[in-house]
Amino acid sequence: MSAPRKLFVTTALPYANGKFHIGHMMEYIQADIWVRNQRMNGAEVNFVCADDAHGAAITIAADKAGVTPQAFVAEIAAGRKPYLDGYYISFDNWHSTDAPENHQLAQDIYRDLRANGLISTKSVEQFYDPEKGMFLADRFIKGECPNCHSKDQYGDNCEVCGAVYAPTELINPYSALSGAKPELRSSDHFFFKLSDPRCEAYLKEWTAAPGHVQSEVQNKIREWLYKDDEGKGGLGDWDISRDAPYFGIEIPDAPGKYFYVWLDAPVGYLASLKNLLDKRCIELGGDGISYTEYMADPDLEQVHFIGKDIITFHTLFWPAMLHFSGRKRPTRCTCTATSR
Ligand code: B3M
Ligand code: ZN
Repeated sequence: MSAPRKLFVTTALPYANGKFHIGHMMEYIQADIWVRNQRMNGAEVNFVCADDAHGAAITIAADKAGVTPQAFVAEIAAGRKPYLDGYYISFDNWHSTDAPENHQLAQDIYRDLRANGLISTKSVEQFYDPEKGMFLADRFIKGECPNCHSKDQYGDNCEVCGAVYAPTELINPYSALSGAKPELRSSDHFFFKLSDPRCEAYLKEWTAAPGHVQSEVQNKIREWLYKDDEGKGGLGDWDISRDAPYFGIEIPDAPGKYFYVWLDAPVGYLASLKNLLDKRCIELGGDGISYTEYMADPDLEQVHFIGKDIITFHTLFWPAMLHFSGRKRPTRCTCTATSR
């Protein structure tokens, strides 16, 4: 008989700015059915998830509730169990992207990418709220649509006419947080150099290889990866930093700079797995397997279930982050039918 399949399986990590909704459960149920089937066939599976704790949306939700982001996230996390148990979802572990394992792993991955020459800095001009003392994410800037002149539209697109634009194109922009008139200010940002020929070549290979992603997903990815006939498009560098105040993980050697939430979110898969294996090592003593040893097994398959709105992060950024930091790359990203 052949050796049992070894599987490390995840679902997308829900933002800790609200309770579960049916879209979350749909994805968990689909992944859970697959995991149960694998287990029945003898596979050794570690199936994990975590709260996606960082980012501007959570900071602002916590601010409104009058609590710290940590307290806000802790309360959301405390309400998860009845739903997971009620739907009989067989996760082996539930963790948080704000846990120490994730801080350590995200910073280690960043250091390895930097040592590999794939981090750069560039000055970026952005709207700043002088009353709140912070740079504003696009969705926290509102104003008049430059196309159809509808009032109170968001900084990235108009909900009335569908136009897509930069927040700097809005007419009479104002901060959705304080109502103040935002000022344009410059700040240094850190970038993951996805435009590096090594990344481009690697991602073309990874996404096209059989079994890594579904064929529909492959087609979509080609739009992002390949330049058009006029030589436009293709992969650009990815802005991975945000300025304080930001609820996130500090960037090593860069005071006041934090990782953009999407940099540390998928690292949360590894952090949850590490937390699970560390707990087992304590329970089992010498019979437990360490995270490092587990991940080093070439037969281990790493499978991510995701929703279609987060394909870019999982098929471009994440495999490149793992590969170019010298880590195991995903074996497969499976897109569930739901939009989450
Ligand atoms: N929290 C977005 C979402 O919930 C994001 C997923 C992270 S997966 C690493 O759809
Ligand atoms: Zn409009």
